[in-house]
Formats: sequence, C-alpha cells, structure tokens
Amino acid sequence: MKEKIQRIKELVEENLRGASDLEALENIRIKFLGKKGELTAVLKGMGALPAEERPVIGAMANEVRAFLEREIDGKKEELSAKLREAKLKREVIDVTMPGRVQETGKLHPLTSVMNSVKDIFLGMGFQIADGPEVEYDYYNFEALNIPPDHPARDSQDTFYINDNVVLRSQTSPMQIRVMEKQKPPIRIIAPGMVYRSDAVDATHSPVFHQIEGLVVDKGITMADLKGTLEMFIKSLYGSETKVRFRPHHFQFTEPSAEVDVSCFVCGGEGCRVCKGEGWIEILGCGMVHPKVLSNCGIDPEEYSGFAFGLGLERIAMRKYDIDDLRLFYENDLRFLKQF
Ligand code: 2U9
Repeated sequence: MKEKIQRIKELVEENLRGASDLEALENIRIKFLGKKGELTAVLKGMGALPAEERPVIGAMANEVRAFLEREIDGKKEELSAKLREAKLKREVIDVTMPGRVQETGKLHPLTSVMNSVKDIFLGMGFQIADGPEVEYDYYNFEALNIPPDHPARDSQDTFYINDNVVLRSQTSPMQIRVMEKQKPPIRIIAPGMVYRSDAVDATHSPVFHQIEGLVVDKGITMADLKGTLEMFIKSLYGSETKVRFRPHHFQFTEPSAEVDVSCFVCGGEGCRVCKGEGWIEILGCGMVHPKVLSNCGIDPEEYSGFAFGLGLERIAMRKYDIDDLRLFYENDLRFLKQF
C-alpha cells in the first residue's frame, strides 16, 4: 500500500511537470485527487487493512494528499502568472500612436452652388417653390405661351410619358402653379431637376438643374429686373463684376434678354475661360408675357412681373473651371474631394 501511495505521488509530480495550461492541471487534480481519483480510491480502501496498519497508511496518504494539493496550487499560481503576463503584453497600448482620422463628407459642388444661389434670393425676400417633375404638357408648355406645334418646342426635346404628360423640361411649371393659386405680390424661386432628351457629352445631360425666379406685383418694371439680377450676380461673383443685358427672345417673356458677366477669371481682358470674349453668359430673363399672366388668372392690366432662369451646372462649371459636366454625376471621390 505504501508503494502504491508513493507511486501515485511520483506520477502526479511527473504529470505536473508536463502540464502547460490550467485545463491540463485541473484534469490531473480530478484524475488523482477527485472523488473518483486514484488517491481517493486508496483512502477509501483502507477499511480492508489490518487495524494496526491503518493509522500509519492513513497518515501517509493524508500527508501525500496535502503535499500534492500544495504542488497543484503552486503550479496553478505559476501558470496563471504566465497567462496574465502574456495578456498584458498582448494588450499593451501605445499612447503615442496617432488616432484614426474620421473623414468628414463634403457638400457636392452642385449642392453648394445651389445653396449659395438660394441663400442670396432668400436674403432678398424670395420664397422657394416646389412642384412635380412629372408634369402636364399644359403647365410645361401651353400656359407658358408655347402652343402645340410651336417651333419653340423643338429646341427642348422633351420626354413624353403620354400625349398630355411630360418630364418637365424647365422649372417654369412650378411658377404657373403658384400664380394659379396665389394672388400677387409673388416673389419666388423654383429650383429643381429638369429633363431633356439630349445625348450625354461634356456640356449636355438629359437631367440637369435649373433655378428660375418670378416676381409679380403692381408696377414691376424692367428696372426691378435689372436691379434684382445685378444684386444677385454681384453677391455670387463679387461686387466688382460687371453685368450686361443683350436682347433675346423667349416665348414666355417680352421683352427678353440674356445676361453676361465680366469674366471672373481675367476680369474682362479675354482668356481661355471666356474664350477671349471678356464676357460669360450666365442667365436668361425678361418681363413676364401678358398672355402668361392672363393664363393664370392674373390681370396683365393691373399686374406685371419679371422672370429669369439659369442652369446650375453651367454656373458651377464656370465657377470651378470644370470643362466636363459628366464629372458632376460620376461621384469619383478624387473629383469630389477637391471642393
Ligand atoms: C413663368 C414665366 C416666365 C423663366 C425664364 C429663362 C429666361 C432662361 C434658361 C437658362 C439656361 C434655361 O437652363 S437653361 O437652359 N432659361 O433663359 N427662363 S426667362 O421665365 C419664366 C418662368 C416662369 C411663369
């Protein structure tokens, strides 16, 4: 019996030397000292011993048990310390490392030019009108003094949904709707997307953005139109900018004009951006045609108004010296990050 206990002691010591983690250690404890363990079995079998041997063997077994428990505890300490050390090494924090930079998004150049234009007109007391992009032919053309088969329709190749419904080719229909509902004074801008059946190239897109404006009240004259647009242009391009009005023709305004600004790159000397002209065309405008007013139930004898329209992409292309409109829609971050 003594040899058996001695043998268990040696076996445990040998096993402990090979134990490399806490799980292996626990298995050793169960195997030898657990309820069904080998040393426990020896202790349980003591009843079969002659009475005089029992105290000696019992003392020895208890001594070995206590010894092995101390050994196992010691080994446990040792392994836990190693684990702790490895964990600390793994989790070390280098407080001198630079932090991760959170990249913030930016406004799209078209959004930022749109915001500037809106801000200027809001500052002058204009309100912003909204309306459908799928529009009746009546609001897109007829109410604007462009009857069926009129050649003015050819210059704007329109997407037809059916005989009476189109994708709006200008933002003017929103203003017709406002005039139908609201008595003057009216002072609105109508920004939004418009659609024309154009092939895509550097200066054309089937979808683009317009901002149109409309002022209707008693006694509105061409002088109000000039003053308002000059104020807008100087706010957008700088107070030193010169403005010139050239006669033009639109179906919905009479008289009509196109507006040029002195080139903001060369100041009027002539350069690549203004193609040597010194002037850059930026918008169209005119006094609202009396027929357009009466179409909306506004008496042209009592009221008059002016209107204007500009293409946002063209304004943004000139502002940022961009020569290809497609860049606005491709969402290439190398392009977008520059603004
Ligand atoms: C109503 C009456 C008149 C809006 C106007 C223009 C002149 C104009 C172009 C600019 C570049 C279109 O995007 S573009 O191709 N627009 O030149 N637009 S007057 O006149 C209106 C609008 C609404 C009721």
